[in-house]
Amino acid sequence: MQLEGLKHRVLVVTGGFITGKEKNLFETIRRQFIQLKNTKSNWYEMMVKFIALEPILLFNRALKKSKNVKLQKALSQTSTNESPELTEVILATLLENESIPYDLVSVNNLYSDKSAIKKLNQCDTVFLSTTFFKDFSELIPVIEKLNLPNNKIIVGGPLTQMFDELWPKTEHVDLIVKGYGEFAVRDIANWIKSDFKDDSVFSTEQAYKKNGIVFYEASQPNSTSLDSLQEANWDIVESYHDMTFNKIHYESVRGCPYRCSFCNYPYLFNDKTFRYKSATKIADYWLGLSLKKPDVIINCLDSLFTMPRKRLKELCEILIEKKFTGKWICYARSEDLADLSICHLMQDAGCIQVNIGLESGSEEILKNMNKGCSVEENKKAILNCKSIQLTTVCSLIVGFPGETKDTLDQTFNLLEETKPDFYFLAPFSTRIQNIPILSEKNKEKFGIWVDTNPYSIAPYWSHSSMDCSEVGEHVLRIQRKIMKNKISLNAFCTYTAMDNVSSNDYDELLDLQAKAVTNKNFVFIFFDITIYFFKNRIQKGLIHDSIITNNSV
Ligand code: B12
Ligand code: SF4
Repeated sequence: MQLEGLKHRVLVVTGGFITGKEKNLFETIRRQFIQLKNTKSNWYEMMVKFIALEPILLFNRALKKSKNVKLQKALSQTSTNESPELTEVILATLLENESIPYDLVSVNNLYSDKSAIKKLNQCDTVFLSTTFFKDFSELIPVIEKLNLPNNKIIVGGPLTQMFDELWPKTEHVDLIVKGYGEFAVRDIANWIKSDFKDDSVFSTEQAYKKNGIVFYEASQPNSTSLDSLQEANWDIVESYHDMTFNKIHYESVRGCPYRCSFCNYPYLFNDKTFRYKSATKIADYWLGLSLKKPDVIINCLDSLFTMPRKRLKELCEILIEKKFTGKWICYARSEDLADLSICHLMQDAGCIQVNIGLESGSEEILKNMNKGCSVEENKKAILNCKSIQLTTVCSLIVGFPGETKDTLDQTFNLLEETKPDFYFLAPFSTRIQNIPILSEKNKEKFGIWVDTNPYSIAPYWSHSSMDCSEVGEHVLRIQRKIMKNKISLNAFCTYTAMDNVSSNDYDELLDLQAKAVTNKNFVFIFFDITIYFFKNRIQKGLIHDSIITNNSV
């Protein structure tokens, strides 16, 4: 992008630190070391990574052995035209609107592609997005890499608002932006255009200084409607990369009307209000896309797309009436999908996959989570979708306050009864500190202790019925049982094939997954020993850290 007249140029940097798209295994390990060097109390973090690794290793081994070229191709990570993140597209759109020249790179490019460093040298301003950074142990090395003697570094995205009090003394950062980029970029653009002289906007009540860094809280929409929010313009990013993308990420809501106690979605964007686009606004955008790309797949990233129900129905009806040719994927609540007519309506309108937060098969745990739906609704939702072959991707949490071996067995039973197509198992995380389950009242109620550590994606925790050292064994046990009994596909292993698996391929993948775990092999023994080792280290850490915390109270 080359706009005349302005001497400043912005480098937009988005994406995760370790994404699986590294150029080789050596590079992944190198980056893992960089991250671990910056992390603190990392035994639990390593355990969390290890338990995710076991099925991937086993599955890939079985896939290689199977010599099934069709499946190997479907699951290969190397897609040449994988769509960029929506963050990149929206930031590019906003800069384009302000006539500010820019370049676009991913964090991955910065570490593996010389042309990205060349672009860095040509830009005097960096827009660094923290959207896919897990914590500060990933952010800090990237900031150091981006720092040049005369460039300005502006950091935005979700991490900027998660650790307000704990934000470290980050030298080299000139501005931290919280919340809506749609409003902030306009203000930053004026600052850039004034050769960084007119910083009056950063001395209003929307800005404050901490540890020498200016934090800027972007404005918010003045109503609950998001219809006037700038839409991402994929054309400009396609022309920048000289590629066409068939999968388009889309956002139609900000916030969430629910308050599940483990979740921060209702407070993302530095905003507590649930705001959303209307059915007609969404339909116009999607129908416009499908005119150019009849086979487009729209990936809705929203907290949940099935709310408000009235909007969902209206949208589906428009899409059906106007014969929308694309397909779409979204997050949905069980209560909505427990109504079979809603599932049918969504499918008729082009929906091919729903992501459902099942979380647990125990009524008591769902109550502790303030989830607002029952095990029965969860069951019904999956069975409904399965009955009409609408793909289900379910996520579950292991170790939530109140969790015991019994409640985990109930979760396994729910999966066994319903057999969702894909599943994610996530250990209970206390990384985000302002979630409701970590309120003082809940800490007391469930006997929760947490380590306040923004340098790890998995800080230590314990509560009355479990502590983080026990999670590894539970996850390995459940994962192996799910795989062995052909219950559901592990989404971490099959992520790349999720939207294009036919029912024949699906059964073959289930068989493959079962084969991968039935042969007792050295991988099991290796993982059992390693997890036992981590467990001991974590237990020592827990005793040490909780004594320190208790003494300092
Ligand atoms: C989709 C998604 C994914 C997909 C990504 C698929 C894809 N290719 O897009 C998948 C499933 C792969 C994924 C993975 C992960 N995700 Co995720 N994901 C999301 C989700 C739902 C949407 C992200 C998005 O694109 N939003 C839309 C864009 C437009 O919003 P945005 O990036 O926030 O940008 C806006 C503003 O923040 C701001 N902004 C952003 N950057 C900048 C920079 C500047 C300079 C400025 C001025 C403004 C600005 O402007 C934008 C417009 O308003 C969010 C939750 C959410 N609703 O946002 C979680 C979220 C981003 N994910 C999160 C996490 C933790 C992860 C994982 C680390 C999970 C894990 N344990 O592995 C991994 C990271 C993987 C990796 N290493 O890359 C966290 C991030 C927390 C953080 N950074 O502090 C979020 C916020 C969820 C949460 N519960 O908190 N994720
Ligand atoms: S888990 Fe889902 S429904 Fe619950 S608050 Fe988060 S986004 Fe909303």
